[in-house]
Amino acid sequence: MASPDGDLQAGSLGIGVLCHPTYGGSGVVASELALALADRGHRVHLFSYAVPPRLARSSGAVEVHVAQGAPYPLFEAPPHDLAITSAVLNVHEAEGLDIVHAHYALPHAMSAVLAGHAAGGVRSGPPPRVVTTLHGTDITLVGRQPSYRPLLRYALEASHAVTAVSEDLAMRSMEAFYPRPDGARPEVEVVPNFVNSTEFCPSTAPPHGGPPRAVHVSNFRPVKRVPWLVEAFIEASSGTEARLVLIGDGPERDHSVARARELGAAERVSFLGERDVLPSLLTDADVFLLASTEESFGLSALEAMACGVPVVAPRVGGIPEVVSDGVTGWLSAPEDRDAYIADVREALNDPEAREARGAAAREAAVERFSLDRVVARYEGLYTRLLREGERP
Ligand code: GMT
Repeated sequence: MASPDGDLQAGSLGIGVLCHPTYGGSGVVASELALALADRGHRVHLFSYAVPPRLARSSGAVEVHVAQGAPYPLFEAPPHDLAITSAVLNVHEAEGLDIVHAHYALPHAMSAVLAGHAAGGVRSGPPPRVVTTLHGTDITLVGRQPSYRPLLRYALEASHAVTAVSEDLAMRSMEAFYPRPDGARPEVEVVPNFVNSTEFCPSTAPPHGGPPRAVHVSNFRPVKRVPWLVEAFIEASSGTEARLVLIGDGPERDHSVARARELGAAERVSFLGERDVLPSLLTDADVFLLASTEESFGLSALEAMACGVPVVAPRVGGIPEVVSDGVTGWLSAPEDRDAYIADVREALNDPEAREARGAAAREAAVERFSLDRVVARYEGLYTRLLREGERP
């Protein structure tokens, strides 16, 4: 923690991390960051309305606070965002927090900003500095809603630092919210997502020897275009024994299952639902498929790459910052269905290309997106903010 005279003692900050507990990438990144920061000796508290799955299966020294808000007949739903603010304040009062790091702008940036404003009422000394990390749809979909937009803008401006997980998302956030009428143009710093490349690593077992296997992981929301992906896979692999395994759950799962059945490929396309053993499921795969219409980063693609699995995806959002066409995977124009199908076909039928791109994918994941490198970036940011906070 920052000492009373303002000196920063390395490795000893009090850090609160706020995130959604769903299977989505923002909760994964927040959980992995919290665990890594605790490993480095910081006091880390994670606040959410349920325990995020990545944290639930870890023994890391993160203190988890589930804040759902008490039900009351007047509330249609308990205001969990306010309950999270209160939980942050309780921890700040008891032991002091230096940093409150909100993942996914709404509601967490507001919960964090509010806690920062209220901190003086529970503990003397400097209030925690607020960092907001933008993950994608918090800007590209939710952020477009007029019902949230003014508050989202305020939350970004009231944060001491705003980061985005890719250059593309940083640029879109700046375009969407700045410059303001008064010309103000706050910075959005890029801190990419990361992967634990020890946990996500290529299999040491001999190749499975069966027909090629493709894998997809997502929350089956419309933005992921899973029925489109299923159709494209079936067309690309028609007349072969190739398999597609889909992991995760969400609104378009039933429709995707129905498409596989209607196209007569149900025996080659399986839906596993939500699973916590991603590394072993990914290492079993020969190629990872994404078909999203928007994707700020594509954390699941990075996790596959770390397992030595090349990626087929549309060239959207931050995907080209993660996957290099012809090097670590295959990229095509988002609406070019024929090109996507050709890429899937090549990936399934050309084991040499798959192997070369899979090896390059592993290398890129380790070199560019390693946990140590990215967590150090966040630590650097925290330290910088605390030093700036010391200035009169
Ligand atoms: O998918 C979402 O709508 C939300 C979010 C999440 O919580 O998973 O996903 C976004 O954040 C991930 C982690 O930074 C990124 O890897 C995903 O690309 C991004 N999703 C979209 O941009 C659609």
